[in-house]
Amino acid sequence: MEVKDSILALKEGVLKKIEDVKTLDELNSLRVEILGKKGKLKEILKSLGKLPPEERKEIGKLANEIKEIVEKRLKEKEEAIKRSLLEKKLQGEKIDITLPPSWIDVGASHPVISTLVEISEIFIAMGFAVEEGPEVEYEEYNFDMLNIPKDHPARDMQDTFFLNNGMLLRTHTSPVQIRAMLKRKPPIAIIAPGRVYRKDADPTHSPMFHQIEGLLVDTDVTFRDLKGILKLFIEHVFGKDIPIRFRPSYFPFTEPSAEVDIGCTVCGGTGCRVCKGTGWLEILGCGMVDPNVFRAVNIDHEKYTGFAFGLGVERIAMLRYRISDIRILFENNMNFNLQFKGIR
Ligand code: 2NM
Repeated sequence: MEVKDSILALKEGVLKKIEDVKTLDELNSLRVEILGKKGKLKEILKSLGKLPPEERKEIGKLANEIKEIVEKRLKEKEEAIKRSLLEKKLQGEKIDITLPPSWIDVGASHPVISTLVEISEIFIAMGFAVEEGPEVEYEEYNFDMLNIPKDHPARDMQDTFFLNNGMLLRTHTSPVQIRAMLKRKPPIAIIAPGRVYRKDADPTHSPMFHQIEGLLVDTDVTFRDLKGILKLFIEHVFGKDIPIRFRPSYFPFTEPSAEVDIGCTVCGGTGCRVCKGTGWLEILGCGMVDPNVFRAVNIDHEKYTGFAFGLGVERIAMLRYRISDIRILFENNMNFNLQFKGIR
């Protein structure tokens, strides 16, 4: 049977060709060559009509079996090629977990913020609570209730940012203490760190800067308590050997008042440009809360006494890091800022 032999020969040849195929493209061409509209199997099936009926049935069945086998082998071969392609791709993408990671830049804590945090932590350790308040304030809280007279120069349009709604940008964090005394009864022990605003701009003044103010109100709070606590704080920041002096001063909200100086950290007290030849650097103001302030917040000044103090964070940071122009702290120059990476 001539036709049958040629079909079987075709089958063997085709299966061998499938076996030898290397790529998906070759496999696709082979599929068209065998099973396509003009394919070899189609030709055989078309020629069935010319055969005698009994042979037609047998050959037809055989041709269909071969078609199925060929389709099955094509499918298997396709999967085998795809599997080996994936295998090769994964080999190429193999991850070496022993390689060091790519660098992640985490930035640095700003020197003003690390100074503010460090100072705050000293007072927190002594039992003071951190209190915050709004930067947009009432004139009453920022000036009137602090016993600052209506004609005081600090209220001047030239020093204070007044807003067009009658409010202002706080010029110190003292209104935070006023709010605390209005809402709570003594004993009160708080610090108020935060941004404050004054119309000032030169190498040592910025229109926005940071303050930390403190307040302690209780029965029998004395100037000695004030001196002791400030001494502890100053020795923590500048070291046990730093010279300290309390110099009489004046603030509307405290009586008596003092300014605190430390021995110049640049020249060691012999006199230089930074201390203007005095050997001393002023670092904070303080005093006993004025009875007029207690009256304004309804605290009995016969029963309670209190001390308060205030300092500029930028000034401390400038001394600590030997910075001579305050403006570099607010330029966001990364060459400057990144120098503080990992430094406390
Ligand atoms: C200073 C110096 C002295 C101060 C006073 C008060 C309050 F609200 F209790 F009256 N708060 N802050 C004060 C006293 C601030 O800064 C140089």
